[in-house]
Amino acid sequence: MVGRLVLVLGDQLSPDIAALKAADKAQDIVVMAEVSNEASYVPHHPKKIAFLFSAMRHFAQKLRQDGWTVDYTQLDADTPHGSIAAALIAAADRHGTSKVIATEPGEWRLIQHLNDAPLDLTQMEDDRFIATHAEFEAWAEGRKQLRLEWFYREMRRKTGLLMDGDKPSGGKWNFDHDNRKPAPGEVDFSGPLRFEPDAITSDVLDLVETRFGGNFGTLRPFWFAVTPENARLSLTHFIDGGLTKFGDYQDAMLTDERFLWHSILSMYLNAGLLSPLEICRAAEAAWQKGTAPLNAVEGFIRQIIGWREFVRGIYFHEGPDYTSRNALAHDRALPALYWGGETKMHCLSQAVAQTREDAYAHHIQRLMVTGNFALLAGIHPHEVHEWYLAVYADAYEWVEAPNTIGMSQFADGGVVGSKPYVSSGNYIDRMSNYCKSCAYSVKTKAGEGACPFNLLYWHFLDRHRDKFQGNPRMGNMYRTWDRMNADKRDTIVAQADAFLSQMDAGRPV
Ligand code: FAD
Ligand code: DLZ
Ligand code: SF4
Repeated sequence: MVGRLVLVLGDQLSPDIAALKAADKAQDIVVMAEVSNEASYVPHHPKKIAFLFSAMRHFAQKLRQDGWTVDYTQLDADTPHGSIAAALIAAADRHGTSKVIATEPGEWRLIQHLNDAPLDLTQMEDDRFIATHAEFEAWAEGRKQLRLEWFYREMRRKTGLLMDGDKPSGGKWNFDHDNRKPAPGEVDFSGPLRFEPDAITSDVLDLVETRFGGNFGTLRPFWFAVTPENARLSLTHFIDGGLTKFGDYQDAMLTDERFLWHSILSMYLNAGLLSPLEICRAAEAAWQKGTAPLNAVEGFIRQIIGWREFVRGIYFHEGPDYTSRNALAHDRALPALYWGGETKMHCLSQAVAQTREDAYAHHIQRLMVTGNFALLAGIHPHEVHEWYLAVYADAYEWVEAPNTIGMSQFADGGVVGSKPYVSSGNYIDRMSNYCKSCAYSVKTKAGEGACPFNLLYWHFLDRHRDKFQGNPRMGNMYRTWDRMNADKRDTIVAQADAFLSQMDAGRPV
């Protein structure tokens, strides 16, 4: 007797995912499908597509070895499917059952798509996260502002990570004060482990090259792990080599050093090859053994059980319209430089070049270089959102949208952050060596050669005075602007306008 269909999506590659836990190996049929809709709802980076397809094929192989019946459709099959619903409907026909169990997808778009499918489909909560939907809602209930720090403490208490009874280890919840040092001269960590493509990955690479070779992004060399075993080796490699200095240099940036002391684990974690708790326990064990300091371990764990859980909570709390928010009414088109077009701004060209090659940029490059520039320049947040969703190997809406629409573009009007993350070129100069190799001068605030971040920073504050002047954390900025000589202010605004016009006209800036 055939039981139910069990849907497993490309970012649900965990053997203990809710739908598999609820399924019966003896009767139920696992459905997995590479489909054109998912592969093209934004122009994903070819490395991201190859990573997911190869990880999906490896996962299906492992399920079969473990005794599951798996109905897997490749995108290069004779009759590929256009959408997940189409794949399920075809499987329902083939197997004579329309009962489906699925784990809730990480995007409203797909949740709706499954709800609309003419199937008897149940979506179960994805329990790979520390906080359930109900826990986040209970925590958010009645709060005027949702702030990470309080939520994070709840997650520490819930997991027991870095806790001495009910007190935080080391006497403090947060060691950020010791972190975020400027870039040192040399990086003594070798970056992520690189894996040679096996036969399955090689087939996928050929498929992706043919179908998606025109998308922004370099497919080869392809080095990502595509199995949990190799993702785990990558975790150990980071814990042994990168974690020690993770806290100190978490915000640093260096020319031609794309990975620094970052873990490069988000793509594995978000696809289900690793779990948040196993990563955090490995980091905690390094501190307990004395091989990594508390400031690094606490900072790292906060990113995972704090920020990662917090942004997910916000995404589901705020609802399906979140990605259309545009609180600052920004409407400029995303300039070509985000897709590799020529630019003289060295910081942007570095961030975009490594994004193109490796589908990766670290948090401060995303927030304070590409994100900061888009916000200062007034780019439409939806275009910015679609760009991040497309170009990073770790990007799914539940995590990408609150980071982009909220944290980076302030398009949610202050749900994620209490003030916009904007800075002049000073911040980039302090945290990197980019400015030394730039055609612009970071020390020049106005006039010939002035760094565009310097011009646009004041332009942003000036044009949004009505929204931010009363913000207690931004009063100083307005006082500095107001003290500036009126001619200088006029020059800055006029020069910023000229810069934006040149960019809008498609000329390199
Ligand atoms: P590390 O620096 O080593 O950090 C460790 C882990 O902490 C990461 O693997 C990640 O799982 C988690 N983490 C750190 N910061 C965040 C955060 N702000 N939100 C959620 N998790 C976090 N992260 C994604 O996973 N997917 C995205 O699509 C994504 N889009 C972003 C867009 C913007 C505009 C910004 C500013 C940030 C975005 N982030 C996103 C968060 C962060 O940049 C990445 O998680 C991080 O750069 C991944 O690299 P890593 O694994 O080397 O992280
Ligand atoms: C990102 C992605 C891509 C590129 N392709 C597929 C696919 O062909 N089949 C699939 O099941 N999942 C894919 N995914 C992941 C989904 O887009 C992801 O599950 C949703 O965006 C929800 O997070
Ligand atoms: Fe970026 Fe300005 Fe520095 Fe150039 S001078 S690298 S544009 S911050």
